[in-house]
Amino acid sequence: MITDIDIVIKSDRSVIGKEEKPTVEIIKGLYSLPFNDLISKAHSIHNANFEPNTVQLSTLVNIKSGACPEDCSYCPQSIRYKTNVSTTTLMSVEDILEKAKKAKESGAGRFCMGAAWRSPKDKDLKVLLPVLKGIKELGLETCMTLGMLTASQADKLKEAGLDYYNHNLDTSENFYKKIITTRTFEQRLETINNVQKSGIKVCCGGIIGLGETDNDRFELLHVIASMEPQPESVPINTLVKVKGTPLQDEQDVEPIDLVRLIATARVILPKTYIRLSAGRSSMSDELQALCFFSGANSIFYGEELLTTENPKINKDKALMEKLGIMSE
Ligand code: SAM
Ligand code: DTB
Ligand code: SF4
Repeated sequence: MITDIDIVIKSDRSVIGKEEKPTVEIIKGLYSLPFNDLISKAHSIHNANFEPNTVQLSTLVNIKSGACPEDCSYCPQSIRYKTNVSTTTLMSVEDILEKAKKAKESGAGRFCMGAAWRSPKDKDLKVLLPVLKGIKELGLETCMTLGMLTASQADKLKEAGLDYYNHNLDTSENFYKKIITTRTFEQRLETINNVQKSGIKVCCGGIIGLGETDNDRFELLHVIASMEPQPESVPINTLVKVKGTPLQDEQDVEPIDLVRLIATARVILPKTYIRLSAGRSSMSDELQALCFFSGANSIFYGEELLTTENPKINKDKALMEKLGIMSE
């Protein structure tokens, strides 16, 4: 086991991502290293590939909330669960651009738009395509997460100026079936493939705390790290337990496990932005500091995620100040 890990650690960092895809066994071996060994390796790989002490800031806006036909057990926006989420139609172009302007003023570098859809209709895309130009004119990168995309929809979004598409695999292929029944892991991969082929950058990660095993987490990382090319952005969400969803009473994630997972992701995805994503509102400054040390270099920045809270902007600014971390 140790030999395998040494091979991964000692080889040129960029080679790991390009040629040798880490097996589930190697991922497990890395994750199981003594904590200090793992995070110090992750930290040095991080600093060899990124500007140290910088974090990428993405602001998220829910442009169409609730009444989603899918049954993702973690999600408060599914029509199947009785939650307090409000249902809205697609936000107007003006309102989206107003939100983007505010995000820019607050210091965000990327504007991410999420919609509670299984997949967008072509008439929805017609409304959204012109928005991308307006956001880019503000000097922001663009990201969307709208559900499953066909190849032609991905091409249209690319042409209109979309920089990133977020589409998470969420968990291992096996456990996926227990969390979502209305679509398959394979369909998620198809959308990611369509996005990649269009030239849009991929943002693809997962959620922990769904009741999955460590092995499910390793398998998820294995699939992500085996993509060619590796995703440019990988969000690691910690489940936000929302009353009314089937996962409302799941066990809390062990904070050290989160740090280990981020450090492992950093080692096997040396050039990818790793986003410390949902769940930060319940994390201490110290836990977040450990995650940044271990290779997390992106966050959602702004008071709200899609339907749940995120740390206040002032709180995040104070945290970055305390840690001497600058925004990109
Ligand atoms: N409807 C689209 C889809 O599912 O692809 C886009 C929006 S969806 C809300 C985006 C991602 O948010 C999900 O894939 C999941 O990873 C994350 N998410 C949703 N609910 C969450 C929760 N309660 N806690 C943590 N992450 C969550
Ligand atoms: C991602 O990986 N996490 C974000 C974004 N991509 C769309 C969503 C988090 C949602 C958390 C629960 C909510 O606010 O509804
Ligand atoms: Fe719908 Fe996306 Fe929520 Fe699943 S995660 S219920 S697809 S909004």
